[in-house]
Parts: sequence; structure tokens; C-alpha cells
Amino acid sequence: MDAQTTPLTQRPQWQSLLRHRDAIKTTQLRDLFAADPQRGERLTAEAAGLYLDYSKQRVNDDTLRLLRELADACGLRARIDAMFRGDRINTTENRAVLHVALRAPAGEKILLDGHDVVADVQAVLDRMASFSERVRSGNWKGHTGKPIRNIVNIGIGGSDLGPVMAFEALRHYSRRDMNFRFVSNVDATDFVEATHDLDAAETLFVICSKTFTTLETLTNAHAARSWCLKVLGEDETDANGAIAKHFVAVSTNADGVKKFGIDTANMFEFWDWVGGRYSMDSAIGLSTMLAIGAQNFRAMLAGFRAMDEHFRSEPLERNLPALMGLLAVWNNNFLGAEAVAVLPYAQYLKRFPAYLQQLTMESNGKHVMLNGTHVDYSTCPIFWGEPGTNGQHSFYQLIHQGTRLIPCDFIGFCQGLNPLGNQHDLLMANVFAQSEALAFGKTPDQVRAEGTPPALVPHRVCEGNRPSNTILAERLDPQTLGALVALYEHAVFVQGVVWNIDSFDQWGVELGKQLAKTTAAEIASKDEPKLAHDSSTNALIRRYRQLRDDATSGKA
Ligand code: G6Q
Repeated sequence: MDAQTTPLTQRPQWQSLLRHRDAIKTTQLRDLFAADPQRGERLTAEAAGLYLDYSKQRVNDDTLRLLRELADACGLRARIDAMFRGDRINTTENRAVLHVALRAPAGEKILLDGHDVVADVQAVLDRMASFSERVRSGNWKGHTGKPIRNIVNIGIGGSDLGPVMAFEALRHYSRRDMNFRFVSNVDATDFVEATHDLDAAETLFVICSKTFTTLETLTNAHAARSWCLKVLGEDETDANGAIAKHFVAVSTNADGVKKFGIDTANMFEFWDWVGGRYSMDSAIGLSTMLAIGAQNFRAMLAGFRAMDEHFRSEPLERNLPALMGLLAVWNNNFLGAEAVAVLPYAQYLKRFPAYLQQLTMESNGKHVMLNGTHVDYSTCPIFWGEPGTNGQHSFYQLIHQGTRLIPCDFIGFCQGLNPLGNQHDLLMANVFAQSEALAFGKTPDQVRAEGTPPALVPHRVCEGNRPSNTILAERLDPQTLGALVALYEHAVFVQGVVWNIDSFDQWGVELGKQLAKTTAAEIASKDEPKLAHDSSTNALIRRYRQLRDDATSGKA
């Protein structure tokens, strides 16, 4: 067996890491810091405006070297090159993975089957910019001649989480005289609540769907169409005019868009080489551009690009995504951490953990390798989080004193965007206090020295040795957000390379979508449907139909 075909856990580099883990098992972060007074400055790296402090990870120089050797053995460099070159690295869907082309500057060429995709990207960006300008300036008029004041993005998964996260993250830079709403759930409540106070004559719907076949999105788009036409005219001439003024689409499926009734002149294109969860910087970001303007959107792309360049060219020792990806492998596969907490200390990043959940878990929540054989190691950990300081008063208890190891990513900014007294200093004091408390804890001696009654000492002890990264940036602006998202995108890629999985497909999501179609038909059926599920599913469907029908017929 050569290096490329040797199973991951049998590679010498993996075996060395296992032996190394056993050798340093009892070493505490306290010991590591005591042995090296420079550690807090040494184990850091900086790029694209982001400063990463990984000194509070349970690693020493040998760990880092061994992790780099593992990355080399897994062919990380070659895989990075393959992605940037446009190779079809999403093998199960036979697709290139070229989100990096979305932020390549005009003039650069990335050829896919001999065709320059950067030119296509730039052409769409220019169309988005001129459309956004027309809407933002009031020159794009609704059907009754009123300017647009409300933007409603309809999409789900990758066509929602990125746009809503980016809007919230960059709200400070957004048009305050316009409303931005996001509808994703097929639960009608989402649509009804998002539109209840809006005037259809001033509302523009952005229907985002890569495939334009997604049940939730098409259902909500049809609801939007009816809602709009109720106010703006039901006859065909009026309907055509109203749809043209109040609906635009973002999709790869021009036929689907046409079939829905949106003129393809009002469609913004993207391509099958952009994965849904990697699409917030494509035309899927149209709502973001409408909110913050084309210039800010371009600044965000520049941030993405700066991190791309860094990832592509920087040696692994100083490469932020490589370091974060490899440290995640270390925590997951060698220290047994089954979850990661993402803790942005910025209220504007309140949707960032939800966004990252999809990016990380849909990408790397896989049970087979590229060749289809089962992995014999764990892949993606569970990601969750909340903006600080809120999480501190809730689940941080488990992180400090629970029985599980939960590595944390703290994200903070040196300048607050809304200066109010010393509140930003207080916010950041909590970042530093939390990571310090997690790493160094409080020993029984320290607890006793505070005069704690002996029976309470064990309860008050915090063992420490709980690892974290801290990511610091100057301030949350479009450029920084781009760099931050690209950092995580590439860190996810690094983990996928080590685990030898396809980080760009999502077959697990497909099964539920298929089953829902059959079940929806059974639930809708006028006659008693013939159910052929398991006994639990059959009984649940019957009970639902019964209680629903009783309620509608007034029997309940
Ligand atoms: C993302 C996934 C998935 C997708 C949604 C919406 O990587 O593929 O979350 O974005 O299912 O799909 P459409 O954009 O095709 O409606």
C-alpha cells in the first residue's frame, strides 16, 4: 500500500499523533504556558485582518509538526491546487468546486472546460450592481409607480442562511429606510409574519433557489405571488406587470424561473460549481447587495479573496484555515471532542453560528470516504453557539464544568460599531475572561484559599485545560466578514481533505426531501390513503389526518 491508498488511521503520521497524544495526555495548558512564557504570542497567526490566537489549544510544537505532516500525507497542497484549478473534486456530483472564482478579481482567468468563469461572475456582479442601484435610488418602481422599500428574500438552506447571516452581520452598513425580511420555512407563519406589515406596492421578492425546484421555496414564492396579486391586480395583464416589477429570481435554472412566471431578464444567474452553502457571495447575495450597496459588497468579496490568497499560498505553519482545520482534527479525532462552540462576541453575528452549522455539518457530516468505504474515525463534530455574552448565562456551565470536552471559537472585535459608554470594553473583557477561565480554571487550593467550606470545594473547582481559539479583528465590516467566512470555508475543506470525504455533496438531505413528497401526497389525499410506511409513521399520518379533519369539520 502506498501513502495515498493507506487508510487514514493506519498512516504513520496518524499513528505518530496517537502516540504523541498518549505521551502528552497529562500535560495541562497551565504546564504549557508555564514552560513557555512567549506561548501566547508565539502560537498566533494573522492574515486578511484576522488575528488567530491558538495558544490555548492543547498542543505543543510537536503536535503542530505532526499535524502538518498528516496534512502533507493527505495531499492537502495538491487538493488545494485542485480546488482552485477547477478540478471536479465534488466527485459524487461530478462538479467543480469554485466558490473561490466568485471573489476572483476582474481580469483573472479560471478556466472550466475551457471557459473563463471569472468573466461570467463579473458580468453577473455588474448586473446585480446596476439593479441594486436602481432599487436603492428609487428608480426601480413597483407596479403602481411607488419605489421599493421592502425586500423579502425567499429561499432555504444555502439560499437563506448566508443571506440572512450577512444581512444581520452588516446591518450597520445597510439602508435603514428599507426593510429586509427573510422567509425560509414552509410553515406559513414565516411568510405571514414577514409580510404582515408590508405594502405589496413597495415590496420586492427575491426568490433564491439554485435548482428552482425546492418545495419550501416554491411554496413560499407562490404564496408571495398570490399575496402580491391580491393587492396589485388579478387580471393577466396586471399580473404580468406586477410580477415583472415585484419578483426577481436568483437561480441556475432558467426554465424553472420562466415556468414560475419570472422573466429571465429579471434573473440573476449562478452555476452548478457553486455549492448552496458556499453561495452567499454569488448572486444569492443579491439581498445583501440591496442592503449594503455594491461597493460594500465588493469590499466583502475583497475580504474573501484576501483569505483565499492566503490559504492558497501561505505555508501551513502560518496558514489560518490550515491551522484551524488541523486543530479541529486534533480535538475531534485525538482528544475526542464531539462538539465545537462558536461564540461571536458581536450581536451583529447572531446568525453566524446557524450559518456555520450548515457550512460545517452539511459539508463534513459524512460517513463514507471518497471511494465509498466506511470511515473508521469520527468526522464532523456538532457545531452550535450563541453570541456572547448571552451564552455565558446558559450553556457555558457545561463547557466549564461538564463531562464533555467542547473546544470553543471566540470571535471578537477591537472596535464596537455602536459606542455606548464602556460597553464594548465590558463585552471584550468577557471574551478574554472566558477563554482564560476555560484554559486555567480554578484549582482546589485556589477555591479553598477563598474560604470555601470544604464540602463545596469540589463544586467550585474548574479543572481548566479546555481548549479554545480566539479570533480578533479590528471591526466588523464587509471586508472582515468576507475574510471570516472564507476562513471557515477553507478550514472545513482542510478537515474534509484529512477525512478523505466529499465535503461538497449532501445526499443525507436528499432522502428526507424525497420522502416528504410521498407523505405530502398521502396527507393531501381526499380518500383514505393506502399507507405503506412503518407502523409508527402510518399511525402518525392517520392520527394527523383524523385530528386535522375533525378540527375543520368542527367535531373537535
Ligand atoms: C446547500 C444545500 C442546501 C440548499 C437548499 C436550497 O449546500 O445544497 O441547503 O442550499 O436545499 O436549495 P435550492 O437553492 O436549490 O432551493
